[in-house]
Amino acid sequence: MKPGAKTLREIYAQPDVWANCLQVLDGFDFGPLAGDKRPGSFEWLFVGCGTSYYLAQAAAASFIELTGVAARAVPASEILLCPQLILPAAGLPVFPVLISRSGHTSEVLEAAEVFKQRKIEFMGITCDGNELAELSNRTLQLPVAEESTVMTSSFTSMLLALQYLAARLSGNDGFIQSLHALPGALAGLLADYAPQVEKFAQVSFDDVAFLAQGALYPIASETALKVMESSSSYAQFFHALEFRHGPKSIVSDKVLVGGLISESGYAEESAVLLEMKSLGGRTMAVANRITPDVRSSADLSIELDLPVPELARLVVYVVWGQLLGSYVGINKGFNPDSPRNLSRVVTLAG
Ligand code: F1P
Repeated sequence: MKPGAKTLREIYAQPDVWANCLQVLDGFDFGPLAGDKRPGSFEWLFVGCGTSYYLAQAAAASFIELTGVAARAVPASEILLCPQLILPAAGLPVFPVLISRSGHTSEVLEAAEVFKQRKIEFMGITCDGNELAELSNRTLQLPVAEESTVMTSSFTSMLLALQYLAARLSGNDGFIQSLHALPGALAGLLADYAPQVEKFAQVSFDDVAFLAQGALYPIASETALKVMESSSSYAQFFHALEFRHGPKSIVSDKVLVGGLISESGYAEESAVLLEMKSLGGRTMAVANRITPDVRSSADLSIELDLPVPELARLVVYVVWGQLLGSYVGINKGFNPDSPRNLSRVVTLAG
């Protein structure tokens, strides 16, 4: 099998994987999962590691915007090492949501133990099941059989499922309809833009920085992580306007600055990308609609043109970083199917 073939196959299969997951979710009874967790009576605490931590951040933003509840995201390790910061005595009771593709990550399972000791009920979402699925009867296991080391379709499918849950809890059927439009839309976008990403990835970079604001910030984080994991390249992520406050000193013609530009902050966020181009950087723009000035300035523009709410576009924004990471890795002579130093699950002797 060619280097990266398995990971690329799973990236390209996302339209079908999403359609299948959404079909399962349409018939799923969410009552036992969280039906008794009335929005507002709990703080939702999303917990994960690595890609699943960035997923937790995107899920927390989605819950806040869709239901108005209090929600936060933390890496599982924080619950183990400084629980006093995460589980303060004051405030709303927390309802943790443990996120793990494998259901086997040591830190996530140890965090589950902390919640059990504190008699805090929690929910799990997973693809593989394993111990996490056994620990709680409030478990949502998705039909995503992802073999690759790095997470791609598992990230987008679990994010879709958590957004679906938020929409169900808030009776937002329109948002659920929007999610159903995504598989077909992504299939068309992949046909249009994947070849451009593959070509763009042939240019080597010394450094990569992805920029975004709001609910897209965790998507920028995950995009950078995909580039790091799949190509052993150094990639960073910042809130878009924060990039001016120092980090832009790295910009040169050997640096890629990618902007995952929101609709609501388009003017301010695109101005950062235009400025980085004027400093000599190579730039990549992903937005729902791209104005002529950004299109003529960016070295790669990906226009999504999705007639859905901004929050429903999150999973589509991340696909281009998944592809970029794999194609850059292949061009650097690596095999994204077995990334340097990485294993599919992090288990700690303990
Ligand atoms: C979490 C994770 C992945 C990472 C690698 C190692 O896995 O850190 O994010 O890409 O695969 O494991 P999980 O807890 O979601 O199974």
